[in-house]
Amino acid sequence: GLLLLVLIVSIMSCTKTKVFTESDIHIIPKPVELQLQKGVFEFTKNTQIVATNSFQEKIAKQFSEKFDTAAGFNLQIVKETPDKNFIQFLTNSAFASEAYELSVTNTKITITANENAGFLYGLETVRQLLPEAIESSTLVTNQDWVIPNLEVKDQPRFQYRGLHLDVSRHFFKKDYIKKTIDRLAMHKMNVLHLHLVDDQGWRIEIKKYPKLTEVGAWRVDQEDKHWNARETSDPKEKGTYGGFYTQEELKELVAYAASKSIEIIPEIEMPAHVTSALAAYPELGCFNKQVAVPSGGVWPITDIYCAGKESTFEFLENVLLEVIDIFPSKYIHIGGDEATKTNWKVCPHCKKRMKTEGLDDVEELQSYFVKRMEKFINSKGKKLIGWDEILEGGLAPEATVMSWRGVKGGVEAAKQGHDVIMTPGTHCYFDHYQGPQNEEPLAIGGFTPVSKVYQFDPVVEEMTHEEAKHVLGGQANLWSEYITTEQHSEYMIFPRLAALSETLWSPKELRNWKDFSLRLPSLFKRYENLNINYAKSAYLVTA
Ligand code: TNX
Repeated sequence: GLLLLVLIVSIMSCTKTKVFTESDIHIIPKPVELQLQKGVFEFTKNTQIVATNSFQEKIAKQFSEKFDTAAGFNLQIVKETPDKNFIQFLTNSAFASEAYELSVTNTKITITANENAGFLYGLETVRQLLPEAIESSTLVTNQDWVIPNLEVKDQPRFQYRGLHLDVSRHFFKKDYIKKTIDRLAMHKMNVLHLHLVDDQGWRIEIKKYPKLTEVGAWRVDQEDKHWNARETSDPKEKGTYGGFYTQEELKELVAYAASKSIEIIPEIEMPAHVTSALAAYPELGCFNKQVAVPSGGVWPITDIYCAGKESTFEFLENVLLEVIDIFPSKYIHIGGDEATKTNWKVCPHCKKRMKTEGLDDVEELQSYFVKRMEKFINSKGKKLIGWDEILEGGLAPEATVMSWRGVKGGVEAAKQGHDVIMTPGTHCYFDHYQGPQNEEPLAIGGFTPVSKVYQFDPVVEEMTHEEAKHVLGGQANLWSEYITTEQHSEYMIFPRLAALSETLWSPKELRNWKDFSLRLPSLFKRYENLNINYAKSAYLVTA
């Protein structure tokens, strides 16, 4: 009898009693394949992570820091593989880029991948297998740090999984961008599109043209219900709102993003949405008119870059040279949306240009403008992305189209053999309301609850198989006319980003709203522990 008791007690003390079932697994985005097995892996102060290169070391360190904070012990990062209780990364060149396999047994965790991204995503999956308390910013006691034994095979459906942030209408500081990068990685997203230029603010230091940020980055603060800058960033003087990133800061962000397998795509708007640039250098417009950086949403805006003067192109090429020097991304986004071209119709420089180039109308003149910029961008080894307006008057030969006015532009571009990124306003506009208007903070309009985002599919029925191959993926856009604070920005992004991530990562066959909504509460706990101001009731609202 005594012997039996000793046996039972000793078994209990060395084996965790927790038995996992499918309903305990809440990973978002849902992995392609997951096979639960018997038994668990337990993280203790003796758990080690074997890292064999600097990327692995970095992600291992960040992972270990979570334990340090929440569990009160860190995981030692080592070069030699120990006997048991460790995480290891194995390289397999047969794997697709971003794909990974995760194997968890009682004694070890193995993440197999071909590239950095796969190792990171494997570790992000482990993170989501851990109790939500792992995200805590304070010590959690009485918590077992165990995850179930399992086998995961996973890879994304789309190679482009993006979030766009408008940092022009309202400025967001470098540290918030870093936080956003962390959160993108947590959702296995891989692109941050920074909208660095718009009418209401020029946000990137350009050394050759200092007035772009001396003048163009600042505007008179306005007592307006939403343009009023509640969180003024570095005001030069009282009543002045604005800010910009130095080139050093942007390089720091690029490196930070790379350490999380995220590419930052810079957007330098042209030929419209550029009042901030014209305020600094009026000669870039058709009539050299002195304008001010608008402090609100005046629309339409007829002051745009002159497409006739050679000096406009010289300016833009010089700007892009500095942009290319900061951002290693193979893409440069040149905007191209919503150009009101009334000035071009009457400007002598533009009329002359149209005559000498044999252009019939201002649409063709915009097409000339974009094609010319594309030639320059291509000559530097980069590719051009533009909003779907760049289709008008004829698409530049190599351009990638970002379809925002629905999916039409994307379908058309794919038909013409061009790459496409789908960002339709119907599903991907995170500046829209996500719940009943009387319960939500003031927004620009629309209604895009998380359930609607979850219905997004970048490939649409009217596309042939060949055309669908041109769809690189999708992206959410967060325009910030109505968003003045980080908290509000978070509120608009989460949990809609979770829905978007699953539409872009997981196989379409696995898409299931009920299943997804049952996984959300666990993610919400993580958001809470991470101090993310997510929209709490959002998932109760269905489209
Ligand atoms: C249209 S989407 C714009 C933005 C606005 C947005 C508001 C796009 C390419 N242009 O300038 O912020 O609508 O939803």
